[in-house]
Amino acid sequence: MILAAMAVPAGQAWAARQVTLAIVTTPGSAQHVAAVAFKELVENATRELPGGPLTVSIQHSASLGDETAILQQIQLGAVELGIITSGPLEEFVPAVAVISYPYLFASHAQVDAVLDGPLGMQLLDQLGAVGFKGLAFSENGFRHLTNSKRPVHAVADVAGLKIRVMRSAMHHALWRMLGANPTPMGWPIYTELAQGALDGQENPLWVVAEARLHEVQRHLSLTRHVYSAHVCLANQRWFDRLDAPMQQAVQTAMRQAAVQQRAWAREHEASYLEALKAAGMQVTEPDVESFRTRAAGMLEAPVYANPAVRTLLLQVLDAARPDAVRTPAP
Ligand code: EAX
Repeated sequence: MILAAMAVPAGQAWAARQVTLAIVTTPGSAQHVAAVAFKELVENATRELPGGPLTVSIQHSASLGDETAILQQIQLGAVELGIITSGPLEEFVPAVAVISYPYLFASHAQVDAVLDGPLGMQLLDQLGAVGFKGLAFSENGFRHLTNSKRPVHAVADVAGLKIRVMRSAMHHALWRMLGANPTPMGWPIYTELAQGALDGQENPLWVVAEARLHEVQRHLSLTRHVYSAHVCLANQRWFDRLDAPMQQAVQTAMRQAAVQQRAWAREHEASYLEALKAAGMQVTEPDVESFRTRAAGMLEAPVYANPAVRTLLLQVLDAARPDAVRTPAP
């Protein structure tokens, strides 16, 4: 027994070999695509390392709770890794709300330029202040509005709709500004939509399709109001205790998984839209300008008032697109 214990070279590396990666969504989801890619890449990369291989158990479908609950478990160290929508993460790291500034990005090229550049790295570094190690950005996508009540052709049609939003002060403020009656809650939300407790929700197309929301939402309006990132992160203390080669393997595997998953998301966007149309959703190309003009007031919203957050927002606006709206509506 004593010999066996002594044969373990580094107790910490040994303890770290078996880890959990938690996501809220189901197999087939964007988070799951990234999680599976990470698992394969990191298990291969650490097979020959001392203390390796690192084996990853993926907990999906909200088996560990919603994304807020997953973040809390990662902070505590009960879960090592997660791939989390930027919305709920904003409540832990307010600066993350800059990514979801309305109509910040016009293209995927702009997304990649900002999130893979120095501003994206600065954001990932800020997660360290609350116990997370930020590893990479994978993709949720541009969010669109669905509802069961009426076609939404312009922002005026949103008035009074009871819309589920993520647990995020920024998304809550945005939908209030757009005229909705926003209700923050975690994921999933199928039952609430089916029962009519909510009129609508907003999410990328893959979410609507994979979560079968077309069964309970007749109208889809391609509002593209915010870009939604997934943040790939770890418990900071767990990461810090890994030796350098293991840290490098984890970091590289997550970056590669994120790159692969973003390509997957972009390749599948058009086919998800076709599938939703085929399933009977009534799709509207709304007057995006009406949304953009109303949403411009977000520049003065309290969620962006903190000086450090505001400075970062202005930098991100500059880096993303020189023509981004930055003047509040009258
Ligand atoms: O990641 O909670 C949300 O609306 C997320 O976008 C969803 O779970 C997909």
